[in-house]
Amino acid sequence: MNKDKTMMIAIFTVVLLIPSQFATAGAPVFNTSTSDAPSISVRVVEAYYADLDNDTFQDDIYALVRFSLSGAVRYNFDYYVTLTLPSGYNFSYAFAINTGESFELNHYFFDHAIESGNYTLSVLVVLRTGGISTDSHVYVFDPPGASTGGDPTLVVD
Ligand SMILES: [Ca+2]
Repeated sequence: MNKDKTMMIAIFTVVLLIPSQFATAGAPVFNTSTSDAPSISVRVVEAYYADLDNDTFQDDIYALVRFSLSGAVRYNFDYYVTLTLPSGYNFSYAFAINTGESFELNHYFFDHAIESGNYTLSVLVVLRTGGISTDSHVYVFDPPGASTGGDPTLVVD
């Protein structure tokens, strides 16, 4: 057997062994200090438009979303965020997250603020630890101009 084949077999063996060593670590570990089932809540703390990418156009969206989890040590959940423009056009994104008790996520939607009027940020989480549970939150914000709708406007280069 040549040296390359021996090295390939050694690497393959290590790759096969790694998942079995961490199989128990990846299993759900529940917090025994509480009788509550694992749960999750999600809130949009704030959202607004700004020039986040420094291209001189106020056409970017910032959103801060807070996740609060309880009842387990580790959590595996799906996160869905949708930005709805005043015209009803949607931008949707999905994430699979594995984390500890709580965290916040800063969202930067570059070049998404292209219409005047109300913007709607909708978030949904689907907890997959200890069964399935969900939470959602909707946050409406308006660029300058209040109810009449003002900037930002579509910028065509
Ligand atoms: Ca910008």
